[in-house]
Amino acid sequence: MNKAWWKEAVVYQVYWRSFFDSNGDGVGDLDGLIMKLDYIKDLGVDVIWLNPMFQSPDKDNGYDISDYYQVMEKAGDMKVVERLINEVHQRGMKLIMDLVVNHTSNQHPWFIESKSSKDNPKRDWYIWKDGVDGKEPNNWRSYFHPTPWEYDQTTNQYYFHSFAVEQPDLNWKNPEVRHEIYQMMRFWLNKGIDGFRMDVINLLAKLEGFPDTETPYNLSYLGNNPGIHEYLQEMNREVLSAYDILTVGEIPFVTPEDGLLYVGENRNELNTLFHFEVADDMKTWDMITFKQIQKRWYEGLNGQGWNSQFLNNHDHTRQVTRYGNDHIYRVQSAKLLATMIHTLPGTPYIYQGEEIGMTGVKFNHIEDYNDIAMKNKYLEEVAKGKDSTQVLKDLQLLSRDNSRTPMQWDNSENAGFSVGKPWIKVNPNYVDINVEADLNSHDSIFKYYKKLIALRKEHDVMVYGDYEDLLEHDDKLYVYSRTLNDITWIIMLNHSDDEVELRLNDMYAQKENTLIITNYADVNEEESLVQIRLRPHEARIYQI
Ligand code: ISL
Repeated sequence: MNKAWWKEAVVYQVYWRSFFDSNGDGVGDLDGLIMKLDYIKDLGVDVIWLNPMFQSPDKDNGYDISDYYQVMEKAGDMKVVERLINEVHQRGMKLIMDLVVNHTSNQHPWFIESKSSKDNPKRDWYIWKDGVDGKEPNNWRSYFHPTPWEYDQTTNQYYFHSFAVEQPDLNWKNPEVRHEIYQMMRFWLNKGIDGFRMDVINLLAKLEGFPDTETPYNLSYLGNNPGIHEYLQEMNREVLSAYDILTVGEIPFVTPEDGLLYVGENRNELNTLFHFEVADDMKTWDMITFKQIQKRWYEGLNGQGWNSQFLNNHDHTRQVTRYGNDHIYRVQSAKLLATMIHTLPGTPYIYQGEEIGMTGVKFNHIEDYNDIAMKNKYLEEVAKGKDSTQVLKDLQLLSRDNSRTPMQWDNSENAGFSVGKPWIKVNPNYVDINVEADLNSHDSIFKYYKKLIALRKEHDVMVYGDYEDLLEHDDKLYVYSRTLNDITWIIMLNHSDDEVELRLNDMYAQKENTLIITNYADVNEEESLVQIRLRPHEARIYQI
């Protein structure tokens, strides 16, 4: 396995509109992020992933871009972006941006031209089709709508959108589109950014002919279609290969074997990927499923491709709520989940606020929610005659707004996020869960993350060690090893609310061992590995 800086890095994701508001308009901004860079540096991370801050009508919180070369006014301006890049580099960190090129905003000038007439030179920059018998061209569904086709009166045709109506898909079959995007990518790379997180990059190639699918309304046909690897190999040749950067593809609905086609060391496409098996398969925690997913991906990438490890981001609710225990064992659970993500094979990602154990949120009215995906789903379900209170309740756990509430800096008004009215409600538990409290506590979740990140710098086994699951069928304990040369780490995780006994086989139990880290203060360092009692949500790492 070749070494690389991005394999050894820890990435911190900043959803800037919820991070820190510097001008009191109630929305986080890039000046605010600059003011908090020392906080991020103190954690010890190497890379910041910045969610889209480009010009946008903001229907999907920046994922509907109307100008790739302008900065969204509420985020700042080009001068602030240039200052941000410089300030991040001065602190020895790197910055990757979000590349959103499967679709643009319907307010992008390209789309406005394209929809103006059938013979406009940019008509073929997007995907237009005639209806069939007065209806949509096929029976597919979009991520955010019952159909991915929107009728346009002007030219009596439908255009294709994998997401919201306001997000028309670009036509990647058109070389003019591809070369326009490559030019834009070079513009930002030449400004000094250190790579891209590539938004739903496996959707760029569409199923030829857009045929009806046997199972209407599933989404899997949207991705991994013939042609996608040619596009990414061309993107690599034309742009990526000229820079020493991190490229991480967001690749929903992909198997490990197909995932390897995107990130294989000899594929000349991307460095690494986010797959979504956990988020898609596990609505709540299921230890056995999680272990099977990890095993499948470890075997599927087979030492030739690099994984990324995350449990939450701006689209998926906060891990301690969805997969852990966000009440009596919140602190232990947050530390246990971090131990897992930072010791599994692949680059670990920290979503802002997870380092202080921020939790999901439940708002009582649909008006309190901002997420277009959730609001569209709510309207779709209520239109079917379902009880609106029950629909809201059903959508709350998975609403993306769970992870988009403002960063909780301290216990002052609005959690110290803004002196203005925040664009989305602050989680009321900010009075107890906030950065200031964690910085002032010696065994806080923040301090534990710092230790984990520091361990990665000291111990290559955490990055490059071979992985083996030692208790595949246990539904409470997750115990696995990482081995590099003559160093073996045993990671023990009791992912339950019960005290559980662990018996390791003789191969490990008899050996000398050193306790590397644990999330309970009072562990007896002399305890042998023959028979260990792990308390609720207790995590330990031993070196043997
Ligand atoms: O958020 C989801 C479900 O509610 C995911 O399925 C998500 O839509 C999917 O992973 C793609 O996400 C990316 O593209 C979207 C944008 O809304 C997301 O924020 C972005 O992460 C469209 O650009």
